[in-house]
Amino acid sequence: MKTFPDGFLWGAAASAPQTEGSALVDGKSLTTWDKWFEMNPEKFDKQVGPKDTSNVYRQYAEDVQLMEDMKLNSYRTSISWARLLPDGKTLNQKAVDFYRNYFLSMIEKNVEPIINLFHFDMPWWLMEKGGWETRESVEAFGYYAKVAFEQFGDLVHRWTTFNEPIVHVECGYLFEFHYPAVVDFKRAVQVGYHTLMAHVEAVKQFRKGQHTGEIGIILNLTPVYGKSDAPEDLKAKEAADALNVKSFLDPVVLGHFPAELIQLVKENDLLPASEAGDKERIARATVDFLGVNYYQPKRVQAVSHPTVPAKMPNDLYGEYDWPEKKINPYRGWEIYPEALYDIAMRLKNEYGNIPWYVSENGMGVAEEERFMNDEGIIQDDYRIEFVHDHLTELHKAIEEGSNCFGYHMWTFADCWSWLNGYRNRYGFYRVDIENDFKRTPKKSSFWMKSVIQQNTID
Ligand code: BGP
Repeated sequence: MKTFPDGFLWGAAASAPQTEGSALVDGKSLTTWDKWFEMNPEKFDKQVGPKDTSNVYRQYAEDVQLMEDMKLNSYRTSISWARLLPDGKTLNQKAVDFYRNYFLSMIEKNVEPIINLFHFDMPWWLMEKGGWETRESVEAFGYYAKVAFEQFGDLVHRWTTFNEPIVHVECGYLFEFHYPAVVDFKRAVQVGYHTLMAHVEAVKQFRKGQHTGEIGIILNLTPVYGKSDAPEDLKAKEAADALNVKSFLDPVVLGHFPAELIQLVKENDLLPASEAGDKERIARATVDFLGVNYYQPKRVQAVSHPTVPAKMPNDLYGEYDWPEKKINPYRGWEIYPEALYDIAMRLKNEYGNIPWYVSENGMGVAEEERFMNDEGIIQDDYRIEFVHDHLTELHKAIEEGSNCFGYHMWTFADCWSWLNGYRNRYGFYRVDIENDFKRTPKKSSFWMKSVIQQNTID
């Protein structure tokens, strides 16, 4: 039996755009997702867009009751910037009421709300000005963060600024999965830089307002493994690590960019525009804790014929297809729980053993209704095995001193997955999108409840 520390956070994570629905009501303005769906619905799986995602705007009380039933003690979601401040300046009282009621209902059921400010949902008014490419976005985000802290600071004690900031950089400006779906390495680096400065501005506002509680950020610390220890493979690994892991991790925890990243952007003519004083601003804005999302590792090898200077990350490192990998065929992601141990030990050994928690981990599976039994309960044993194996690795790292204070599953009730719509399901609860968003527990919810009650896995 493996027991977790007292007070360990057990919960689940989600985001505003993927769960709230009601995207076009009660004063919310449009985001890039609303607009992109309007322009190109064919890009979205089965043409299911962001307008009516899992209906949490109306059904939150039911969900919170189900969280209590499962004995979750914490839950992370995000605030929609475009709902709270539809034009970036004017406070939407209906949004304030909704979020206050939502967070209060969690608190009443002993579920701590952990609240994130940005989960890939850029307001359209700001996108029209260039989104994260314009420096104006930094100040705009700082103002939004300040308002959020003032409106909800009495209810929320753990804040995070961004979810996986590297993802909107690469998906929006390299790989075409997010709007504006352009392919431009230099613009991507600029977007990343302004995102970091927006985070810095939000941390500044939090400290300046003397809010109680703590502030952090959620990073997908995708661990990088090289094909071999040959110097060319190691160089590829170092570049992948600098771009994908250290790019945000070092400035937010250590207060400065890693030397290898600075060298890489200089060598490849990718230096972003910055302002005097940014270096000091970054140094002053280190976080209190980290959320770490982990799904799959990154395996890399040397590139045989790179373009110099690099036009794309794969001029710096090539993907390596490890023959022994175990794969989740629905999402196409490798399953490798050992990486969670490696992340945990790296945070302990190289990042001052900063307090952190697993803010997302999970398994997306298509057509789960195939596994439904006669009582209508999906027998998701694959998910139970997935969570069990990751918790085993996490427990080992905690025993060895890594400062991990919780584990959150992606996700609580099936939610909308961007361009993938509702294809892959991740929830402890099934959501029937054709039948009033009805929630039905899956087998994994009962298993998880007993883990939580005993604070222990076998
Ligand atoms: C994370 C995101 C989530 C969620 C999850 C699953 O990277 O933070 O928003 O979507 O991945 O991925 P997907 O929905 O693409 O299958």
